[in-house]
Amino acid sequence: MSGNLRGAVIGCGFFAINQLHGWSDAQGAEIVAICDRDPDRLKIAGEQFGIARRYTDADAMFRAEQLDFVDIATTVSSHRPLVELAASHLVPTVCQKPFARSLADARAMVDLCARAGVPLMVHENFRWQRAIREVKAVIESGEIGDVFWGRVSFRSAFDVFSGQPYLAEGERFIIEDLGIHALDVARALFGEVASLVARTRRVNPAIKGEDVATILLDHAGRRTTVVDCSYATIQAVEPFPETIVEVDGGLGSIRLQQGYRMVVATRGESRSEDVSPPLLPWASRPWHNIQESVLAIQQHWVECLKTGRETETSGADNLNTLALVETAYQSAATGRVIEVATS
Ligand code: NAD
Ligand code: 89V
Repeated sequence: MSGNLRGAVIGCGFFAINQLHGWSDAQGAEIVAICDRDPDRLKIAGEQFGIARRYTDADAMFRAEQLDFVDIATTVSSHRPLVELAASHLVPTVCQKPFARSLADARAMVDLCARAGVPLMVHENFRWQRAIREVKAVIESGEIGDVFWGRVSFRSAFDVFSGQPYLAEGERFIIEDLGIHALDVARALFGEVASLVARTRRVNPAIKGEDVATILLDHAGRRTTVVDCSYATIQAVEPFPETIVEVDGGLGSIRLQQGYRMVVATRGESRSEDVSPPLLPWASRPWHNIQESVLAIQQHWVECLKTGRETETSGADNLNTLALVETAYQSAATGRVIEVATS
C-alpha cells in the first residue's frame, strides 16, 4: 500500500482525543471521518481536529466512506458489535482495551476477523512506553543473564474517576482496567504464564469494584513474577501513570524506578539511565508517558498494515492477556492457584 492510509475513529470521548492527536502525528495515515453517537462529543472532536466527515451511526459511516482502517475508541460494551460491523465491511480494525468483557467474546471477534482476512489489533499501549521498551531491550540483550524473577507494579492514589467516571461503577475495576496493562507488560517482558494466584480488595468505599490487586505468576521457564496494582496508595510523590519494573537475572538486575530512571547492575558495575518519555507537543504531564505510547502503537499499526505483518498486540495475542485477567478474577474469588489456559 502506498500513500496515506485513510482511517476513521469511532468514539470521541475522554481517551480518543489522545488517539486523534496521535493520528495527526503518525506518518502514513490520516483520519478522514469520525463517529460518536453523542452529537456534542462528535462536534467538539470534529472542530478540534478539523474533521468535517462526522457520523452518529457507525454503520452509516462504513457505508459512506472508503476506509483503510478503523480505530474503535469506545468503552468495552460496544467493542464486539463494532468489531463485527467493521469485519462485515472488511475494514482492518484497531480496538481499545479491554478488548472484551469475556474471553468468549474476544475469541469470537478474533475468529471472525481471521475468517474475513481482516487485520485486528488491540490498542494495548503500555508495552509501547519508552521506559518499558528500554527494559525489554536490556533483557533481550542478555546483559543480565537468564531472568528468574520480575515485578510489574503500578501503585497510585490518582483520581482516575473524574476523567473516567464509569471506572467507579463496574463490579470489576483495577484488574480489568489497569492490571490488564501490567499483565500485558509482564507477558511482553517475561513470556507466557502457566499459572497464577491473585488477591484483591476494595479500599475506596466510594467505588464498586476492587482497587487493589496482587498477582503472583509462574511463567514458562521457571520465571516467577509479581504484578501488583493499586489506586489506594498514597505516596510522597504521586507516580501516576508510571509503571515500576524490577527484573533479576543470573548476571544482574534492572530497576525501572519512579522518575523514569533505569538502573542496570551487574557484578562490580552499574549504570543509571534517564528513560523519560518525550513530551510530545500536544501532550500534558503526567499523561505524556501514555500519550507517547499511543503514537508508538499507532505507528506500529501503520507499518504492519502497509507491509502485511501481524501486529505485536494482535487480537489473537491479546487473548492471552485477557486470559490472565479472567484467571486473576477467578483466583481472587476462590483463593486458589489456577492454571492459565493460554492459546
Ligand atoms: P468515554 O466514555 O469518555 O468515551 C467513549 C465514547 O464512545 C463516548 O463519547 C460514547 O458516546 C462513544 N460511543 C460508545 N458507543 C458507541 C457506539 N456504538 N457508536 C459510536 N460511539 C459510541 O470513554 P473513554 O474513557 O474515552 O474510554 C474509551 C476506551 O478507552 C475504554 O475501553 C478505556 O478502557 C480505554 N482507555 C484506554 C487507555 C489506554 O491507555 N489505552 C486510557 C484510557 C481509556
Ligand atoms: O489506561 C487506562 O486504561 C486508564 C488509566 C491509565 C487511567 O487507568 O484507564
